[in-house]
Amino acid sequence: MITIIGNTVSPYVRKILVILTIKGIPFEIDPIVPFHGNDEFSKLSPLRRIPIMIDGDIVLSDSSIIAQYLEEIYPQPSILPATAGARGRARWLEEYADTRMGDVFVWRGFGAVVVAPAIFGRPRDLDAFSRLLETEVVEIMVYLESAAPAEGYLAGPFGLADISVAVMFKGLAYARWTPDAARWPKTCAWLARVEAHPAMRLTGSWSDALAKTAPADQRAKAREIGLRVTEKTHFAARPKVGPMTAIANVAIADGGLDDPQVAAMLNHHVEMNNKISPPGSCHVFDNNRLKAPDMSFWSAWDGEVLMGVGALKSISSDHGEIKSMHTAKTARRRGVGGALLEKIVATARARGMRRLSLETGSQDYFAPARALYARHGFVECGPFADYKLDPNSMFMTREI
Ligand SMILES: N[C@@H](CCC(=O)N[C@@H](CS)C(=O)NCC(=O)O)C(=O)O
Repeated sequence: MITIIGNTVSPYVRKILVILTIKGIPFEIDPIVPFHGNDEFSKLSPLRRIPIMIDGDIVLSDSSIIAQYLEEIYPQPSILPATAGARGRARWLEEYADTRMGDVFVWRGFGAVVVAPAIFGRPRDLDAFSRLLETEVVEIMVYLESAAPAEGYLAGPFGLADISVAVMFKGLAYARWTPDAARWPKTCAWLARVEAHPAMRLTGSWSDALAKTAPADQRAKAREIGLRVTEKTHFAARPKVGPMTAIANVAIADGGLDDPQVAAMLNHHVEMNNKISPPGSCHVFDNNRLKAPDMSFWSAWDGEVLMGVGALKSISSDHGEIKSMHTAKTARRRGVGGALLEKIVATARARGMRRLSLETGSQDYFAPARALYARHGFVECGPFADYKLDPNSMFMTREI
């Protein structure tokens, strides 16, 4: 039997599930979210992307290639039109959907608004999302409106082109955007016709069911909605980015102070600070102090490997202090500090704070940290809260 690895929420996976359903091909599924794939998953899919299809000793890991394979081994009913010209158009529209719509609808839309916060603990940038909807999404809709027929389908009978383009819309619907029928009447009417196809309706219900389910509960949910789930899974608990992941380079987890890797990193952080700053000038917090009620703490991960840590201290209801920022030596210059900082700024803002400040050393060792804060809009200031003027200290602040 054919095995599909990949979650039904992915438009690329759904494309394949629609084709399997139309052709009546039995399959079993391991409904993992790609970021939660284990090492075996990386071996099967070097790009750590879904879907993967396994048929005996054939392993394919790209939806277009899988679609072609299925069409070749199960030619009827066909998903491609009869003439070479119409087949060319169908393949072009599939390519357009997979690349341009994938980039805008999936990664920068659904990925930034739903996946980055839910899987990677990253802040949700709704301003960037609004800009995307007003610019690049419109550009795509204008093209689709020119390609959509007044009646019927994109390239002859219902098939590959319709499936590939239509599946791209659900991600944006999960991010609460649907196309305006008054502005793009032909595309909306075509989309409604396509979504009414029984195979689209069925797979759409699978997508909706798993979209509301946490990564670790996907298998149970898939079983509950009647999918045949594989015995073996490629699931790993900690999310990890792949070589082509376009949304985040690390996963930010709330807390982590009890993790041995975190404890070791904080010990090293305290040791280095004590070594470089003289006793009266060292304000570093240890693991215990970070557990106090005025503190929030985050750890940044790439799978099982700790990349960095950072913390927020509440000075007052509208003023916060950044503490304990540390990036692993092996993870420097990969955007880890920036990701932690973004998380801290977003959290402080959500709590109603209006200003963030920090104390760091004035020595060379702290130059990369000072540069990071400057890139994120922090400017030098005088001592704040209980700090005193000190040549070994540098104070920075910004409104948020
Ligand atoms: N060209 C590929 C794209 C597949 C793809 O990007 N899948 C997404 C899920 S919607 C994925 O696995 N992303 C994980 C990553 O790139 O790290 C195909 O058609 O299968």
